[in-house]
Amino acid sequence: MARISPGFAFYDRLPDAGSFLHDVVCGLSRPRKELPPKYFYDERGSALFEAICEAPEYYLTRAETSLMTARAGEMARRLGPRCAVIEYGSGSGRKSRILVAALKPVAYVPIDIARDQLRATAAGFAAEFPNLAVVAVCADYSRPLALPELDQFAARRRIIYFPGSTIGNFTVTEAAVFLANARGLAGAGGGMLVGVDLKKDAVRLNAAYNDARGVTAEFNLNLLRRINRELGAGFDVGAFRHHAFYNAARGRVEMHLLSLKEQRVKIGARAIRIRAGESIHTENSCKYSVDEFRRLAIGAGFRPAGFWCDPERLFAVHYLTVSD
Ligand code: AVI
Repeated sequence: MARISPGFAFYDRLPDAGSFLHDVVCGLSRPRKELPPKYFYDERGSALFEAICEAPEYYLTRAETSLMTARAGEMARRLGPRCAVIEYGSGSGRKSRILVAALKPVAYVPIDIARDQLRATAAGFAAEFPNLAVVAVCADYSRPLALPELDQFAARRRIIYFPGSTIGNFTVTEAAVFLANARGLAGAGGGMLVGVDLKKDAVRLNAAYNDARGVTAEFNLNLLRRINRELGAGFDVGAFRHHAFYNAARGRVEMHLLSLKEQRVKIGARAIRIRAGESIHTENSCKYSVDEFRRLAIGAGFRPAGFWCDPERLFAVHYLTVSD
């Protein structure tokens, strides 16, 4: 591979459009219909998510950003010099910008499924941090991933950065597998910095996923618009309702799309019938106490090496290490 001097390299490793069709047809053929939340993030979905982050009810982004602003220096001292930061789901890079400014890593490797946003974020980092090597990888990080060669940066350790409580969008079982894979990618002596939304009262959680302006509802419904546009499905999107609620027994906010009438659509070769009142489960957002998350990380082979919380204890950032 060509040597990457400080600047910006871009690798496109996105699976082909066939996997979107396959995943949608599989999810809608289940007895309890579901769709993978990673498909929310087309261009409009990414913009709607940015708008959710600004919503007064959606406390997560503000809590994590202010926590990073207040404690990034401390985190940087704990992580040490000459890190390579590999970020899963870099999005707009709002939090990683704070980490990178404090940590001054030798390389920043943002990985995201949303190609256009990734390109813009990576270019922004390269312009803002001229001494930083930026190696952007457009890929689905929920699947096993081969990274470009990073040895040339002579990093002392690899740090996997996974902010935003996106870990909560996996089920607990999926999160355990994901963490074990991340541990493998971090390698001996490496670590992981992961943002996790904390358990809290249901009123606050329900409000966060049912904002008054309806941005979250539009984000959820946009998934059907994407399936109509890209797969020619013909859903009557106006006949669906956004439904989000905290499921206390499972410790997670669930998002669904409820069909108000019977609908029959064709996706690829498959005919799909949705009954009136039937729901499509589109997202889980698991909430973890500090101890619950530490147990999960230990089960995946990490050693919990510290955590930081905001003063209201809404959000936690955990530091996990891999033994040498
Ligand atoms: C990206 N992820 C952590 C968000 C969450 O809170 O689960 C996605 C989201 N869904 C609805 N609002 C925001």
